[in-house]
Amino acid sequence: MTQERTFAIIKPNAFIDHNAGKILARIYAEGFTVVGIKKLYMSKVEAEGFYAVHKERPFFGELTDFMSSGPCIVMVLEAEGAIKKWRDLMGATNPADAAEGTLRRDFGANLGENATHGSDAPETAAFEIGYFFSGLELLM
Ligand code: 3AN
Repeated sequence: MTQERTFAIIKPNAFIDHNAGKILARIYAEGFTVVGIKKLYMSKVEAEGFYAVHKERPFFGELTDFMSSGPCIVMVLEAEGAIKKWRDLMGATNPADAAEGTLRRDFGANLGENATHGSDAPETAAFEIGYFFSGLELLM
């Protein structure tokens, strides 16, 4: 398998709960390379643009309110099979269903405040990386 990049977020609940360092330690322990990383505080409009694919879903307002409610850390992670590898480390969307040893099990509060985000396919990874990072920010 070749090296792949995915986009990840440490969401506001995890950042505010001081769990960003623990999550980053797990990312390094799993062998990801952190290609890009920065803290930001999304506006409502920025969150709506990021989650535009979900705009018809009933939880769109709640989701974008939450994602613009506090700071988060956005990252580009690289590894072999990074998209699936990161989703496996995150666990199921609902922390109540997430397996032991996953980030959402350990740091998620509920379906909305589930600690982390990860791209679900190569096309979404490309869109999401480009939404937050310029090419210059991803030089290694
Ligand atoms: P995932 O992030 O695991 O790919 P999706 O794509 O089903 O999950 O959902 C996108 C985001 O929307 C999730 N990260 C989750 O926090 C949020 N979400 C999903 N369902 C709900 C819901 N019923 N209420 C509030 N937020 C939700």
